[in-house]
Amino acid sequence: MNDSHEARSGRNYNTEELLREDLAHHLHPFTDYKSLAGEGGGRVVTHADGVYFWDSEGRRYLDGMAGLWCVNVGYGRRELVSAAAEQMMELPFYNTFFKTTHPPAAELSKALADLTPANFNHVFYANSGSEANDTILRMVRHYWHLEGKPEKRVIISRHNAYHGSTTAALSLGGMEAMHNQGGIIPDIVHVAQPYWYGEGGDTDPEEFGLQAARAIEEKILELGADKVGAFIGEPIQGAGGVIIPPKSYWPEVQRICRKHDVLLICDEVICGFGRTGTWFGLESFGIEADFLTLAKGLSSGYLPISAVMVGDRVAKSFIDKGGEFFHGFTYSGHPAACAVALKNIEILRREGLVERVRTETGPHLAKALKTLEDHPLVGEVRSMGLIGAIELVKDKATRAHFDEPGKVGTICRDHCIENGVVMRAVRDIMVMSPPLIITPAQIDDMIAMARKAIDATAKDIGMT
Ligand code: PXG
Repeated sequence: MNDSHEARSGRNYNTEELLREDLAHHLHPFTDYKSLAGEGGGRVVTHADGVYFWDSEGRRYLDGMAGLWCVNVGYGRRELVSAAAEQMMELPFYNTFFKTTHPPAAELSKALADLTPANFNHVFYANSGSEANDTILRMVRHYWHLEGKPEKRVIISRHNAYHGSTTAALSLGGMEAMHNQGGIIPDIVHVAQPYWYGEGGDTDPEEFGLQAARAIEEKILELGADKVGAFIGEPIQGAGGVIIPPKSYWPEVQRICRKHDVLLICDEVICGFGRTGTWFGLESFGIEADFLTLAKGLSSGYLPISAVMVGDRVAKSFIDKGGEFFHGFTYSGHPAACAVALKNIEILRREGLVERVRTETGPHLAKALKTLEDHPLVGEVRSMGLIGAIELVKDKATRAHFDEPGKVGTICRDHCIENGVVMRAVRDIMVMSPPLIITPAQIDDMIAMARKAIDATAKDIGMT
């Protein structure tokens, strides 16, 4: 298969023309338009297979980011393409609004209820993680209204959380740069994140985890528990820099939420579908949640689809006394996307990919990352399953970050790309989340290319 893909990279794309058209008309997400234009545009990605993709110049890259944390079963899966094509021939679209369903939506709903923890038996579909989180925000407030406590409106989140880009989702998120472009909606507050390496100083990591959790309780007490409806968190913050909380954190969060009757929302958009070595991130941390946000790995990115898993407590209230829930998207439960998601779950199961992450590739990545620890530029490496991070720091001993956050990370990211591996720089943290099909040998390659890039970065900044 690789050969034919290599050959296809010889197809006659006119890179210059494509980049010119793109620069002239395409406003990309999270992009500084002037600086992209200054560089004459980026790369044109033309095709992909397994853990690799190719650009229009025929260069091959190991995709250390699984697209954008999503292509869990890897590229080139004909089964997923067939599932979509067959479904589109049979029924390309029908809505799920007016007392109607279709086979893929019904079957996927059952599959998700079976796959998720026992208290999740109902699902609401959307098209992106952002829309799913918007949906949850409305559900939380609707629920408390139904329960006769409409004042429990506030949702607590964390600084440096990422929950999406729509207005509600970016407000739930804790990215200041996003908040500063237009503000956030009311009744959402943010507390400390459990980022020991960056913010824990001399405090013992487990003690720091407890403190970070208690920041939630302090906020609840400050506002009054009768005002707080829910807490939202990613089991591991992905876009925030792969922040893996100390073990003490989540159990304490759980205790606090229970004590104050605050619903717990687990945003599983990145951690879901095997990333951490369990089907869902909350299983890796022993969390019991009221909502799960699912997207990305649900379809391995082959088609856009997201899902809100609604816990029994909330679902019962909605069903028994909610009346009509005035909410939904044209493409809620899109038949082709549901068909792809179903097939994707079948592949993850059949190939034992989640277990492989837990027992083989996850531990292998952890070991490979460890070999970078001796590098003068590397302050810490951390991973869980196939999500990992390398902290680039000015001073290993004091854990001091660079004065201009993001500069060194960007240099390293560019060197990674030159070396044929894609990793993302979050400030000066190199993060990775490769497809779950990656082999131990490919993990070694990925880390070897990362080391070269880190070496080149150290040289560029005069560190070695
Ligand atoms: N929750 C989490 C935890 C996410 O990581 C979303 C919600 C929103 O999903 P949608 O499908 O609306 O994008 C995400 C998305 C990055 C990056 O640069 C991360 C995401 C999206 C785009 C870029 O790390 N995560």
